[in-house]
Amino acid sequence: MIRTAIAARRTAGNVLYARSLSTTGVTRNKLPTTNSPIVNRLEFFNSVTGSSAQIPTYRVLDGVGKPIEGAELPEIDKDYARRLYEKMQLLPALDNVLYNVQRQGKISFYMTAYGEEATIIGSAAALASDDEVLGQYREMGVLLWRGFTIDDVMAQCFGNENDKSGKGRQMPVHFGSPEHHFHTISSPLATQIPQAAGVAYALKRDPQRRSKNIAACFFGEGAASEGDFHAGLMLSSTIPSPTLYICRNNGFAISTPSTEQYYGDGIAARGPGYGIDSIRVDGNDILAVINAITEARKRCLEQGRAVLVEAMSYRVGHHSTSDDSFAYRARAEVEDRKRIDNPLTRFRLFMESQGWWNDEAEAELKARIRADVMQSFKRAEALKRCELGELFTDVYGGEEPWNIREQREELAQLLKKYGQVWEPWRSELSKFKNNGKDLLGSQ
Ligand SMILES: Cc1ncc(C[n+]2csc(CCOP(=O)(O)OP(=O)(O)O)c2C)c(N)n1
Ligand SMILES: [Mg+2]
Repeated sequence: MIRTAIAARRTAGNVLYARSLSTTGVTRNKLPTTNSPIVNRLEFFNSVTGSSAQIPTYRVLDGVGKPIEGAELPEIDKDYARRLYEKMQLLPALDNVLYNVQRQGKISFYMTAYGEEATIIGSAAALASDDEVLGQYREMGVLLWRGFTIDDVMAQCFGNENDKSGKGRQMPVHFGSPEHHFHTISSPLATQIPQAAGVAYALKRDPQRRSKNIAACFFGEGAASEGDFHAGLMLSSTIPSPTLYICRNNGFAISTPSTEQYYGDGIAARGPGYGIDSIRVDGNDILAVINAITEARKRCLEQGRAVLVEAMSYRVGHHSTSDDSFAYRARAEVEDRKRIDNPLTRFRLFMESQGWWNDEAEAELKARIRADVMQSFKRAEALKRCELGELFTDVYGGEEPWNIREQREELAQLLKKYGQVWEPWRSELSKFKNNGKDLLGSQ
């Protein structure tokens, strides 16, 4: 009986469908679960732009810092521009020193942001300082923009007693700072993407922060190959939340070039598949990044929904201190990319054209920043690490589970036995406050 009824309804539907085809082949009738117009032309598609052209890249400044005709500049004055430029320059200054410090064996690891200064500082500037940020690992500049000091950076990278991020328990550049609304970096790629959807949903549910704050999630185009990318976008698409996805497309996932990471039109093309407003922007043009992120943030708040920004740049440095990129790309290519569309040069030339900058200011800034970084490095190097016992405390919200207790006791026993008699241990212990003695009494 039921089966007959369904069959009858199907037949009626087919009749309706057949009748509804107009002479032009397009009908106003819709299928029950979609608003898709009905057509009689057999046509496949493979572009979100509706043509064979790729998604365009939004730009404000040309390659030599001249505003493109018709492009709208963000409202910035001399002081603000100088602040932007100063933070952009601070990144390579820190990178130069910390990269070399790692090479000297003084810190264990480092990652530079060479070439991505405009993407990172421009995004940071367009966010509210209390928007929640979930980074991948190359976003130290967001913290610097928010007031994280050079000493704070050094403390984290050296893992010394002043490391507020994690008391020296994290790898270098795995920053975290609740005070700066910067969630702790974790190495497994893309985990921050679904987490950001959750953070943004929590913001939306909080009457104090709803319509005020968003969650901004940075990731590389390589991380977008992870399942978590799709899980995250799906989450913020179906359970809407003000999540701003910022993809730093720097052309590489370690040695894999982006040409081997996707066959489609980059990362921006994936947004519309999830009903997410998306844009591609020139990530080497800080003014374009500021405009794109400002508008994206506004949409997040107004619609309570996610937005995706794909910022195009080029990773000028090696992936990390564990990488030698000349094993998989030509030096000449890198040298070319340093010159063409260089984000720092472009913005500097723009500032000069406004009468906001000159050679003297450039020399003063570079000398000052370099001196600040070197002094801070020397201070950080001289500081001790946290007490060794801190390795075991407040890992689980103040509790000490049985396995952590066992590990603490075992280390204490080993230290008692070998701590002073075996030279490598003696010298290692001398780097901690109290030379690790706090742990000896903790059995
Ligand atoms: C789940 C997972 N797989 C692999 C890695 C190793 N890994 C670390 S960084 C990286 C490349 C990421 O590239 P991208 O997301 O484009 O960021 P970029 O380094 O270019 O800023 C890879 C494969 C990892 N950390 N986590
Ligand atoms: Mg990349």
